Amino acid sequence: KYLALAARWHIRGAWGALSGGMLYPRESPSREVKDLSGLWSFRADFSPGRNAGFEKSWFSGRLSETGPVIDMPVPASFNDITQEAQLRDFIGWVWYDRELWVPGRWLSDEGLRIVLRVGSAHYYSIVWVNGAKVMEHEGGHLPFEADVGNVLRKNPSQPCRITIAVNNTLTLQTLPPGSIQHMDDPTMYPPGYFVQNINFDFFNYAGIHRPVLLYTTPNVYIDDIAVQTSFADNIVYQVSVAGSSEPAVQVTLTDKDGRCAATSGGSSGTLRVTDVNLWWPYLMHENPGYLYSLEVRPQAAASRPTDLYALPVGVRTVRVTDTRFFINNKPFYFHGVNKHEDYDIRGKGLDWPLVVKDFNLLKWLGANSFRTSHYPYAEEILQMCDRHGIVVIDECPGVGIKDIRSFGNASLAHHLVVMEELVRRDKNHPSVVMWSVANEPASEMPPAGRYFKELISHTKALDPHRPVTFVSNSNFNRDLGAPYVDVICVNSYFSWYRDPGHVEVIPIQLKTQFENWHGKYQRPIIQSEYGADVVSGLHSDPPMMFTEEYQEVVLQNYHKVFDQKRKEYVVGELIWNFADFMTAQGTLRVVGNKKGIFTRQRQPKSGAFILRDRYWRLANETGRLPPWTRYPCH
Ligand code: BDP
Repeated sequence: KYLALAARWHIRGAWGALSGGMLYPRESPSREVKDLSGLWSFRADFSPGRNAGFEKSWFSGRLSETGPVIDMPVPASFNDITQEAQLRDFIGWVWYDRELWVPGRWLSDEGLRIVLRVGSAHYYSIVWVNGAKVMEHEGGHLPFEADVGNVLRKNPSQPCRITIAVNNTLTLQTLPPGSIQHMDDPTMYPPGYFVQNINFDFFNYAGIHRPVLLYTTPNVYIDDIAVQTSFADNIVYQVSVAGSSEPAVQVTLTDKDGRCAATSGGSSGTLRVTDVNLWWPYLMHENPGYLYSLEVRPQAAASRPTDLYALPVGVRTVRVTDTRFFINNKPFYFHGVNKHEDYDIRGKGLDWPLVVKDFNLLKWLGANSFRTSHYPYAEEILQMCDRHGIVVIDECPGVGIKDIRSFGNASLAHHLVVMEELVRRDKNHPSVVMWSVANEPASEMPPAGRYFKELISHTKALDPHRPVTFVSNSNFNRDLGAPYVDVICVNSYFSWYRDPGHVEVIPIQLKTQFENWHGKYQRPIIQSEYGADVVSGLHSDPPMMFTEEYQEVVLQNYHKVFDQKRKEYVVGELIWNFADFMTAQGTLRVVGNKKGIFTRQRQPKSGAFILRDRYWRLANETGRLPPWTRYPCH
């Protein structure tokens, strides 16, 4: 019964997913933003079918009138906020609501759109305003929004109530997939007992993970902007304006100092900049992360207010050959990390102190890049990457696709929608240099060939200007997706999951791995994961698994081979993982995955120092650093 419900949610999830742009809400003279972060009322639906909230219409009045509610911070995962294991491990619908006053002038001005936007909620969401359903969305990690002006204006003298129901159930057709298993043996399990099975290695945190905002735009408004940059025609832009049939558009590009660098008119055009400042990665140039501001103004009728949206734009190119990855026509070597959005108490909720701390650690480490393993990260994080020059491989939540039933048409259709939502959201970030459509799918299964062929060609059609990859751990000879990627990304855990304890096998196995993959596909290769678990503070010499010394020697053995092969076709190395992170409970995990080079609280293990020495050495060899950044004087 529960599975049937889950299947129906999926079908409903598809509607509305693709209409309109998804510009990040920014304030301007024509746009105001009201952030609804803070405390919301919260109630998990513990009823046996998890359906009481719908049967009793919890959205039609205050949640507190339906039964007991607790305070819940937004943004945050709900799992680790209380002392209840039942809530930590809850599967099903949870309900949030809060009341607020909308500024009177927003309501009285019929020339304004009022948009409600959820930065992300995991996994399936339904949103009501004053009891009226305004939107549904399938999938975590990506934003969704609706114009709620009409609903709000029906009742201008009352506070407005926003209700959000979120369901974290994963099925074979969700992304990531999972399955609900009912335990029917009454001698072993209580009645109605079920568990959520998953095939990915991070805790399935849930709730409202990113800010909920109300923002305004004029009725004639900029719905979307797309830029493509190059050396000759520096910025080719396209603007879509909604609310007007023939909008005139004025575009001004200003530089970092606020000076006008170029202007243009029309909803599409080209901006050429004299002595253009390129966007460079961190440690590749003395002035990384240079951003212009593209100010777009549609000209509405004289009586109406004019919209203004200012998009940060970096001018850079990306190109791949069969042995190299180029940024601005210079070979780029990824020396970086894989991350997770994960921290004590807030789980996957956006947390500014953590975000800034992590960027400080990345810079300390000399990392120039990361992969958003295994789902899209907050837009605020990508904006930091743009500004600091941290290069990003932008991954969708295609992780744990291991069951053959997750390669069917329904799964593929949803995966395509997710890639569209991701490209729509992130296409203008100069930091994003490649899309990753999946992590370690069972790509040797027969349907994987057609699945990845379609998925990758669809992604290239959405964005012809960026390379596309997926991350493999299959046998190179049997990988049915690899023929379609631009860059081979491969994960391996020599001396860990295979040959545990035998670090001496790493060099030979790693060399074979690279030679096999490059020999067969003639593509550049990124070692997209490698590493070893360390319980911080455990020591042994000679090294043993789980000690700091063991992680050090695993890293050193990998690095020897990277140094040989980066002269040929290896274009990057991303450690697994930047920091320890929470996982489901299991015999292989001691309160989470401990492969971090930092603890979950961001303190370095000894592996961090090995990597820091290496990354600064690589940067000194390959980059152009100003004297003050030269390690160890930094
Ligand atoms: C890789 C997965 C990653 C895991 C890692 C591990 O891509 O999500 O956390 O293994 O086991 O295969 O540590």
